[in-house]
Amino acid sequence: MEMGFRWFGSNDDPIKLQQIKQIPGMTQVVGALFDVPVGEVWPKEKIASLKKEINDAGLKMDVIESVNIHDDIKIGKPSRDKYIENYKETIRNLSEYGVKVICYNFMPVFDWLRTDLQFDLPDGSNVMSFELDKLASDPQEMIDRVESNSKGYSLPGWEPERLSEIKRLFDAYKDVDEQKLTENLKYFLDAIIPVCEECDVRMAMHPDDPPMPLFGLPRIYKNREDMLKIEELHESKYNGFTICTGSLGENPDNDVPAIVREFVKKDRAPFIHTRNIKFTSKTDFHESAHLSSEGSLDMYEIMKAMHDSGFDGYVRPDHGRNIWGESDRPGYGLYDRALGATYLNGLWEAINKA
Ligand SMILES: [Mn+2]
Repeated sequence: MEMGFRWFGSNDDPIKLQQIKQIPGMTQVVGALFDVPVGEVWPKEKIASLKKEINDAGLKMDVIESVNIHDDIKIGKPSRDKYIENYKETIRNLSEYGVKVICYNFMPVFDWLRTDLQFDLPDGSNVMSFELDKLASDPQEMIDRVESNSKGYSLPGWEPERLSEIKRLFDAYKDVDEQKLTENLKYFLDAIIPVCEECDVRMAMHPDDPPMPLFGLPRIYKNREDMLKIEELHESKYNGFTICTGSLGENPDNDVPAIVREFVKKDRAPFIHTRNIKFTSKTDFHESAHLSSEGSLDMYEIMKAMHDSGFDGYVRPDHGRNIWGESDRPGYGLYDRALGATYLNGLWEAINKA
């Protein structure tokens, strides 16, 4: 297992690489190029300079999160072929710089959704939360609320240039149901997985977050059954998953340790996001510290499932609380994710030695 930390780059992340390096057991930075428009080829020079910056800090860059998928690919427009060619080129470019895993998602319009980005917990920390009743009926209202709630930070997957045209975007997706979206995913995978095989880069699809259809948009990676379907779309270990324990765990019907066990054993989960959430009702939750007792997921069982199935991939603490007076990008403060990484490493050591 290698522990990584998501980082938004020196221009847009108040957290310094040196601070990340000081977290015990931290070896990887999970980065991305945030200034390349979705659909364009990631230029080698930019990849090289990001890698150099990370390596110079004594850290590695084996995992990219995310190379986002252009909407035309998800919608299935004729122009998708051009964007798929660009995606292949990006895979080749990343592989030249030693990248082993690309995290991506196939969610239409919204990458992830919360109804509050600064939900106050009784201990004075704040987290992101989701309450079904608070979901705006109009997606535009949702976007405005998220943007005004983000403390001025750009949020991953909420590219302003896409979302400024929300009505047009919704219109473009109006004929895309679950089946159509699945077909479009297959078309994409059939085209890129041979390149991944050639370059030894594994694709790792991130679950829908939260794992349910919202605003009538289709969602195709919500649970184990969906994972089995996606697996069948293109048989290859390079067609893999990011198992995000929080996202899958947001549906209490999902048995997260069992999912981890099954897909790690099959070598289909090269990347795991390990975070906890706390249910406040059957549908509502807030994010929490990583510790099992702080949330609704049993992190020991999850780490044990990874261990018992021979997990040797990449893991990162996922969203944390904003604590100790920091005012970072929602979910992506330094301190609670550092505590999370340390806790996960502690569980891992104990399980290993037991
Ligand atoms: Mn995640």
